[in-house]
Amino acid sequence: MTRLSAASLDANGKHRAAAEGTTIRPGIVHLGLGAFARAHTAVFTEDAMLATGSSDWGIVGVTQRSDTVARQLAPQDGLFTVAERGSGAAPLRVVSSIVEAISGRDRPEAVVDRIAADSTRVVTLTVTEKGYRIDPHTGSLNLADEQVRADLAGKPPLTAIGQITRGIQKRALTGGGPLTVVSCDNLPGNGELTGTLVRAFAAALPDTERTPLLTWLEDNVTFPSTMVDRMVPATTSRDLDAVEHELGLRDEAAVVAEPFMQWVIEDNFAGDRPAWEEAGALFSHDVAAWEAAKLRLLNASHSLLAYLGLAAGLDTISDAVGEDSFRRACRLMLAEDALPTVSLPDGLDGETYCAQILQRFANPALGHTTAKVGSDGSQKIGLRLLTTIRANLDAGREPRWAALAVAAWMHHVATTPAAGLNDPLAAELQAVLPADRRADTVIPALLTCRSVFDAEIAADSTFAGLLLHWYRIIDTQGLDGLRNEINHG
Ligand code: CS2
Repeated sequence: MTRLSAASLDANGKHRAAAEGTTIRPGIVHLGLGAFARAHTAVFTEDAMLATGSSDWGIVGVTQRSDTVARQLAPQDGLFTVAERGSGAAPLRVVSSIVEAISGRDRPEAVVDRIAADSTRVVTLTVTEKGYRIDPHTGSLNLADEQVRADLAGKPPLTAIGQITRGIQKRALTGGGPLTVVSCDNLPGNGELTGTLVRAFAAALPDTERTPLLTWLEDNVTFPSTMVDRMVPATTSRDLDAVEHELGLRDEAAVVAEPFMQWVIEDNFAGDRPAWEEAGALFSHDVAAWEAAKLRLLNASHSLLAYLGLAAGLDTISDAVGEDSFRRACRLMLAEDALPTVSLPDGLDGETYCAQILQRFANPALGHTTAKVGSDGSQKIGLRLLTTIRANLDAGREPRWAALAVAAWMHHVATTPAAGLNDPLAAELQAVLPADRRADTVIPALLTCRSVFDAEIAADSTFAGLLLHWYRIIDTQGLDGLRNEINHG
């Protein structure tokens, strides 16, 4: 089968790229070219260009740890397909906003050059929680991280923060214009955080580099926060075959996604930006509230369903939410633990939002796996669940359902064979686990893990009691016991 490319698409009678015939020039460097970026940021950016007739916002995409996507996109002239799945799905769409794909691992100097280039006015990033190299104890850059140290020592940078800071440093030296760095990861205050990490990197450089760089950063670079939302599972070979069937061309970089997508952006740009509002993005002064609501409502329930699903041997989120008792646990977590302790931004109705997310989870066509959503739990549960748990404990309430999610995560950690635990802290978590894995041995052991639980929450007896209660049921009574407890709880 012929491979997707500009020429083969041109010759293909069935489908056209929306921006066909336009020469798109680079304006954005995007770090982290995973499926999410292709199905979200690249689509918003193409839509903004289409809506305004501008062609200056092409994306130079950079893959981080693996070069797979750069290799997939290279022979395709950066083209890829977005296949929406589920009710309301739009027809197949070929996206052409990516004008170059670089393997950051193999061509780190090129990444620095592109960030420094005059044509670049915006850097966007989707590198996942662990890509920021945060020290869980300080909340700032992990200066003990080997890769961060290598980047600081002057090696061609491989971490996202190293790439951004070295790119900005070169930009400052070559007289480049202002730059806006837009984080698109599920982290509270992701813009402020990215700014803190970049400044921490700059501050750790030798004196002669540090001062001019920090001054330039202050005067020329902004870090707006954003809230991004679209469920994008990992593409499977079956998805690729289905796209090939429909498109009539082979696209190795195709992505599947739910029809829903949302982007809330803080209007704090140092210079020009794409007219993302023309593509449906919302510019807001209250991004922190949007992000907190998304993390503590949507992502928290996603994690709850993922770990309950994993415990029950269910492969997908739609299977997990299809289990009545799990859906009930989710509803109760939202209504009793999360909604009363989160402040919603203007324009967001909590009950409508919660009903909508449960409906989105139930999309049977998406194939979002519990394994994927359950991955990297050590990076996620603090932001999604422990925030809610602490707020309830502080208010003298028992966060029963959020604690169920954490207990189910603990069960996942304790019962997954060592090599199979997909988590950057797998070794640290496994090192504290006891040989004899029962509720009363596993829970105190995992609570000692300070990268996940701070001393205060770890010492809270109400929280520990809830964890013990749920862990015992999951571990010894299986699905029937869990159903029973949830339904009568
Ligand atoms: C998910 C998110 O994998 C996960 O942890 O909860 O990626 C989720 O699908 C997105 O945040 C939805 O916008």
